[in-house]
Amino acid sequence: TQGQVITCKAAVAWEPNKPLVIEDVQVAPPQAGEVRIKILFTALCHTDAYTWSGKDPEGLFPCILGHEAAGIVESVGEGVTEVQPGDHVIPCYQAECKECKFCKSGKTNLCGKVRSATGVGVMMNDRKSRFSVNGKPIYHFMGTSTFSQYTVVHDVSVAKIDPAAPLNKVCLLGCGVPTGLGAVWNTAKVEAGSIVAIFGLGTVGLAVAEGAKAAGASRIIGIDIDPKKFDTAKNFGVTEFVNPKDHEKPIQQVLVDLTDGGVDYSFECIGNVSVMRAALECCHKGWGTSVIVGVAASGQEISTRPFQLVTGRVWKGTAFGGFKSRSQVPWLVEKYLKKEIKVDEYITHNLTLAEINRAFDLMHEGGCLRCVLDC
Ligand code: NAD
Ligand code: AHE
Ligand code: ZN
Repeated sequence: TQGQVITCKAAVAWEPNKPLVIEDVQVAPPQAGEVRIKILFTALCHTDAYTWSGKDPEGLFPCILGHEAAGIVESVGEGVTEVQPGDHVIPCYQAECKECKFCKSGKTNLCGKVRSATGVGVMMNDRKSRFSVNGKPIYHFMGTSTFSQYTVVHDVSVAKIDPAAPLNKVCLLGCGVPTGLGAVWNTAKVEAGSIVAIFGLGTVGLAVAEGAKAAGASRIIGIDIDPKKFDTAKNFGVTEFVNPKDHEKPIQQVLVDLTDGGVDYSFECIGNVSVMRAALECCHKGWGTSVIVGVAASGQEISTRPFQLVTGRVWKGTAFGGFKSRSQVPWLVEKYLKKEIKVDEYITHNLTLAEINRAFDLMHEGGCLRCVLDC
């Protein structure tokens, strides 16, 4: 197949919110600096649903969504040296070129090399898509497009991993789990003894809990409106639950009252701007730090009284938990293999790529963490 167009199945989002359609898609060979990957397993993340909804200003249609996956390199384009056919890999929506201003700064995991292309659904080389259906181009998504049996990504967006790792599990290390762990370890740098509040107990929020437990947090308060999340959350380290629906008072006040003045760290893992405000305002005066992890829709803005910051609270955000993707995803895979981090526990459902619309329904029904699709 090297150098040839591959025809395979992919789930195409033709229009916002319209059911995805499994199509025969033509996938062009990788050009210079590109890698074509056979995707074996992909999970769904809330961000896929967000872009599908039409509320993502970077969402272009028709496109192939998906960004949490694992597979095997099928072929590589000219000049690609770090991976070769047969390598087991995780596509990384947050690239790492190791050469740009961002990568060299030592201050961020964001990378500037291919971001201008991945934000508009094309590849850097020729600003075109490698996907088409009957000659009609289909946009890429987040530089990954994993809801397809084959995809083409930039070489700076591929992490080569230990072939001993089960791809049907470690696909989760492409987004949600690292995001939550890294929000705690890299972005907030939670210290032992801290009181932590987590808004939203999906995979990202539960990974925050896991990271906070590992960091030695003394109390981990989980806040969610889906009571089905509470029992599961205990297994990830959540020590107390609050359902905002059980309280008349604003949720920030409930938390301040529960914690003698506020929490040391809070994490918003939903994508709701009023919850982001509550997450900041439940932080302790003088030092409390709130980290925004959730992705909010186009047009949404955050607000608070500046006095909240004047009096020492800190508002931060994180992308992929601050992890440098190509360098650190293989390390996370090793941690999983050594049983130092959970992954299997986040997988509540397994379906096939053909059943992808059912998988999106599950995400909205409650009780679902990650659904892994066998491609
Ligand atoms: P999810 O849908 O599995 O989980 C969200 C949880 O929030 C659910 O349990 C839901 O019941 C709960 N919730 C919804 N509204 C609520 C409210 N008003 N109060 C309390 N709880 C509420 O989503 P996920 O895949 O875990 O992703 C969480 C968020 O993180 C999404 O916005 C996603 O786009 C974003 N995300 C960001 C990054 C990043 O790098 N910054 C990475 C991955 C995901
Ligand atoms: N296109 C969206 C932005 C979405 C966003 O913030 N994405 C996160 C990852 S979410 C993964 O589930 C991210 O990494 N952002 C940094 C970046 O470079 O995109 C919008 O709202 O415009
Ligand atoms: Zn994601």
